Amino acid sequence: MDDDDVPLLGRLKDKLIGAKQDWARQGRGLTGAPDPKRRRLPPGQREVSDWPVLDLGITPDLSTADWSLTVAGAVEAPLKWSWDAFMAQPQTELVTDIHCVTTWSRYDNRWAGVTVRHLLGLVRPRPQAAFVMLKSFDGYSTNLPLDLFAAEDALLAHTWQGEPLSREHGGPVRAMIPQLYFWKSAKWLRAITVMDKDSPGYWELRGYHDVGDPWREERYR
Ligand SMILES: Nc1nc2c(c(=O)[nH]1)N[C@H]1C(S)=C(S)[C@@H](COP(=O)(O)O)O[C@H]1N2
Ligand SMILES: [Mo]
Repeated sequence: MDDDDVPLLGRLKDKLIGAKQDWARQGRGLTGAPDPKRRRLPPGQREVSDWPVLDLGITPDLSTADWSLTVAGAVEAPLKWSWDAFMAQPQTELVTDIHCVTTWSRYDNRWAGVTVRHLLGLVRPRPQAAFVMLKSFDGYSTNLPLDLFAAEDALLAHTWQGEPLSREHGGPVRAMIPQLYFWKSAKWLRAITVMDKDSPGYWELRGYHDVGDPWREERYR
């Protein structure tokens, strides 16, 4: 007796087997090539092609001559940059996605500016420093962990798609921290305070998350 003649010890589930055989033939459940859109979009977000404007209602009208940036707090070497001093720093171009907590995401924004890493290298945060507060010319503020502010792709941006950053989007200079929801990217940036202890900014005082990682959907505290 060869193997094919072994008596079966029950009834085969013919319907199920037939159906599964059909799935294999049809490729049921296969999604084809990985969908880059899905993998690029954090949970609960949708892609937009325009660039919405979100602010508190005040749009500071700052010339580059009016603008300056102060960096102070728990740092060894506080500094204040005029526009000229800022533009004299090494310049970096980056392409990043924006994820706003109001659920829109905008891909492939091309920025130019000075990296946060470069700035932190100059001011040298003290060993116990762990948070920063960004402060803006419209009275806005936002807090975030220092290690996330120090991410390689965090920029103090003055240019978007090759053009000076418009007034409504935070020109002359805004923060651009692509790994966090966009409310952490303070427009019309005026000051950065490095802190030992965390302290809530404008939206963080109103129920928004102290960190704000879109991949963990850290929208609210
Ligand atoms: N100074 C300042 N920065 C700000 C805000 C603000 O009201 N004032 N709004 C934040 C929010 S909630 C978002 S989503 C983004 C919006 O930036 P945009 O108007 O360039 O899209 O800026 C963030 N930075
Ligand atoms: Mo936002």
